Amino acid sequence: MSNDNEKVQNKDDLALQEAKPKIRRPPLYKVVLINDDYTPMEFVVHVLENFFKMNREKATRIMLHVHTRGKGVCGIYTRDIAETKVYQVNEYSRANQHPLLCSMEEA
Ligand code: TYC
Repeated sequence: MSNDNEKVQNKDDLALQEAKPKIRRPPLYKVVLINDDYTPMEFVVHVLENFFKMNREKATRIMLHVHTRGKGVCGIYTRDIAETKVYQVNEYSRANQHPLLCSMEEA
């Protein structure tokens, strides 16, 4: 059939085209902490040190930023890592009876 021939022809044309690989960076996500009135400052600093590997100075600075501005970025990660951080921080906060909220936003 002429239609089939056309397809074969198209296939050949495609095969001759130079490969143009489109490599995209994975989308990144900001992991953010939200302020609340009840979580102790020391607990937030502890979370930033342990889950986000900050030193005491940086953890204190970020905690105070969240406390005064309402929210703040703890780190920027690929989707899977951001989701895991959010889950672990929220579980840990609940396990310690604190309402601290961690969430993620597209970077
Ligand atoms: N606002 C809290 C307090 O005064 C401290 C706090 C900081 C809570 C950052 C949450 O993400 C937070 N104890």
